[in-house]
Amino acid sequence: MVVVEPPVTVTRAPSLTSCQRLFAEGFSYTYAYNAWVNAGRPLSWDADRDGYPCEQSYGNRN
Ligand SMILES: [Ca+2]
Repeated sequence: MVVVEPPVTVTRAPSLTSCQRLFAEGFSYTYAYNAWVNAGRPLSWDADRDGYPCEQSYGNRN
């Protein structure tokens, strides 16, 4: 009888967005907002483009 080893599955940590990382590390919304401004207000932080970043991590701000 031949035993075939199952293929090794490499589990990787999911890549986090900047907002998810800031939220996970316990930073306040104010800190995240300032970080977004300092980063040049990248649209990737503000999916709905209403001027409030990180709402998917911190909740709606308006
Ligand atoms: Ca937004």
